[in-house]
Amino acid sequence: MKFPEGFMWGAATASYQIEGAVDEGGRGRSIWDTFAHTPGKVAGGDTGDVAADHYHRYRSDVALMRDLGLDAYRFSVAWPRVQPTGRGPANVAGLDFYDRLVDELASHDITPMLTLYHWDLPQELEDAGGWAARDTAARFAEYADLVALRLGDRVPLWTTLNEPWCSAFLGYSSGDHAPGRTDPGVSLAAAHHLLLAHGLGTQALRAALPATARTSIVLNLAAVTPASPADSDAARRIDGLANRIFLDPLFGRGYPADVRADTARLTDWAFVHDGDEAVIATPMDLLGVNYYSPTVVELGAEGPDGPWPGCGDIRPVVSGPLTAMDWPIDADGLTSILTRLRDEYPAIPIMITENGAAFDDEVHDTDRVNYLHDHLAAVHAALQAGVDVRGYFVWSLLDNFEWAYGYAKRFGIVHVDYATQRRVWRDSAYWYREVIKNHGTNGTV
Ligand code: IFM
Repeated sequence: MKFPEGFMWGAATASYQIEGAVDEGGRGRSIWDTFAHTPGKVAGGDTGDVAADHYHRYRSDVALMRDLGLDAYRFSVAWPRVQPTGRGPANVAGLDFYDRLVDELASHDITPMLTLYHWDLPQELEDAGGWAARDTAARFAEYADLVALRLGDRVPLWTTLNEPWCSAFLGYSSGDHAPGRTDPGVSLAAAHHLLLAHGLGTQALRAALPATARTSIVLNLAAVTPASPADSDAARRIDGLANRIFLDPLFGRGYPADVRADTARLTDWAFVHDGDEAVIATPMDLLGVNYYSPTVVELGAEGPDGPWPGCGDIRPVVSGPLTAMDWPIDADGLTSILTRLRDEYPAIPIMITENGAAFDDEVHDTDRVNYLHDHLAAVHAALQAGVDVRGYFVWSLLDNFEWAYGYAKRFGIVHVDYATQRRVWRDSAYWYREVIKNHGTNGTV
């Protein structure tokens, strides 16, 4: 399994999941500070207050990346470090941290890929309506401009949003994520305002960045299949909310008519103003794809909508080998997402911006090595089938704060002992180092 010359090998993290130092450098509060500190919201009462202490340990973490041989590192900027209340001038001390990080990466020849929004919305913006409010999209564009002006000379790869599906539907429909709201109709407005933020943010980036910089959005696309032929319409509905509600407007087709019709009893979609869909379709250079697990669905008795607005009668079918998240393992789903993008959407270079698995193994993580191997094989199959995949980022470099699961679930190829903050390479880290060195692999050893 050889990958093309120039294929980019990376690892990914996100600000609230690893940084800690929530009260340093003038950082404001985010919706995740509030949510994690609300009893009952996060397993074990865990918070990101300390996390993997990356804010203080970024130098040794970058040295670790160098030792792994990474070409690239995907990280996110915490909006409340840059604008503590979500609006107004930049907090210089907040930007300084990312400035130091980017310089440290450059000194080891590691390419930074910067995500502007990986879920830590400044709390004041949530208090003003959050993603349910149109104004948040305009605030995001201002924030994008501030970060681009400071780091644009050294960061070549930019992402507006990470997984807007999670922000909108886990944040505003099921309430499993911050801000914990449970209004499916409002979650559709949130999805729209996130996409509008992406469009306005991309325009702000284009205006502030050098012409060589590349912009993108990162989506957690789903390979949706019906459990039986009787469930095919359920699969269509879930596909609409997982994939097409994002992909269609991003690629200039506007919102899918069937998604609008399916959700008409929840909202009249009046939040979509004239011209919004054109803004959302602002051209970008790359599409980031995050993939973990397949999505098999069936019709069932009516229940709460959960993270699928209007789909209280559909439930997931979980079977086969599972990760520690109880997520089914099926690498073929990744190939099918990639070939579908090739077949149904305009050609655009693709990055696999996250892929990985939580397992309970401490250091000898054979399960994770197998998982990563099979998913790399799935990417390789897509390359052979002509899909333009430019790189792969493992999730995650380090064990970290896994949102509502707290520290109970570990995705790192490097183990973190949270009591001492000691980093220990897992077998998967050694294996990945060899993959990078050889531009591919013949197996799992
Ligand atoms: O940890 C998350 C990450 O923040 C976004 N994508 C999925 C990962 C695993 O759940």
